[in-house]
Amino acid sequence: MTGVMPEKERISSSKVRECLHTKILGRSILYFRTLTSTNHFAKLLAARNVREGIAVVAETQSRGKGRLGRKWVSPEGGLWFSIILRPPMRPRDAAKLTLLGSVAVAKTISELYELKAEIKWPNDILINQRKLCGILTEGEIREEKLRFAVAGFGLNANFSLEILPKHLRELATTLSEQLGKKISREILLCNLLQNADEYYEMLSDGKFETILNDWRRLSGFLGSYVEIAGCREKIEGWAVDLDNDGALIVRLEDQTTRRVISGEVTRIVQVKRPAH
Ligand code: BT5
Repeated sequence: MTGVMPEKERISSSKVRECLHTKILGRSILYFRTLTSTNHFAKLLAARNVREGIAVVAETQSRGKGRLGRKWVSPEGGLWFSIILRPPMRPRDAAKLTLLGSVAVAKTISELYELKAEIKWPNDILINQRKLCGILTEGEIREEKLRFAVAGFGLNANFSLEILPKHLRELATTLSEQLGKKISREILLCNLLQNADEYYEMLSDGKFETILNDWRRLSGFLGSYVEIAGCREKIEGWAVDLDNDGALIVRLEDQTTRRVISGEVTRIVQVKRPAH
C-alpha cells in the first residue's frame, strides 16, 4: 500500500511544526513512510528514556493495532500517530489518557470541520454512528508506577472507504467521505496536538474534572442505551455519567448502577427517555 502517494501529498512534519505552539506534545515529530505500528515504535523509543511529547507519525502501518490484539487497517491517506507520555500517575489512571485523547479528537473535528463527532466510550470517535477514529493507549509499568504511556491515534482522514476490507466499509467513515474533499493532515495533526496539549496540561494541574466536563458536553454518549461486553459478563443499561476516574456509570433496568472500567460497547440506541 506504499509508494503510490505523490510526494506533495505526504505529511510534511515541518509544516506541522510551523503551526504548532504546544508545551509538550509534538515537541519533536518523527515521520516515517511506513512502520509496522507507530505505537510499537513509540514504545521501543520510550523504553530508551527519551523525553515525553515525541510524536511518531507514519504514512502507513503494516501491522496497525487495535485493542485486545485486534487489527487496525492503516492505508495511505490516514493519520496514524502515537505520542510518548510520562504522566506521574498510577497505572490504574492510564485510562484517563484515552479519555483525554478522545475529547481532543472530538473537539478538533468539530472546530475544524463543523462535523458532529460523537465519542463512544471508551476509545472510539464516530460520525453518524460510523467509526472515524480509534485510540489505543498502552504503557509500561515498573514497580507499580507508570514508567511511560503511548497514546496512539488512528484517524481516517483522506481515503475512500473502498480501500477498506468489505466488512469495515459499513462500519467506518473518513473525513474526506464526510466532507466530499480532502483535508490538510498537517492542519489536523497540528490542531489535534494543540488541543491534546492543553488537556494534558489540565491533567497535570489536577483539573481532570474540566476534561470530564468537555467529554460530557462533546460526547453525545450519555443517555444512550448500551450493551457492554466485559471479560466476565455482558450488561445492558443507560450510560448515565463518567465518574472522577473516567469509569462509565451504567444504570440497569432494575435502577441499580454499575461502574464499568473497560469493555466493548456493542450497541448504542439513542433513547428519549431520561436516564435518571
Ligand atoms: C481501536 O481499537 O480503535 C484503536 C485503534 C488505534 C489505532 C492507532 S493507529 C496509530 C497507533 N498505532 C497502532 O498500531 N495503533 C494506533 P479497537 O477499539 O479494538 O477497534 C479495532 C476495530 O476497529 C477492528 O477490529 C475493526 O473492526 C475496526 N477497524 C480497523 N481498522 C479500522 C479503520 N481504519 N477504521 C475504522 N474501523 C477500523
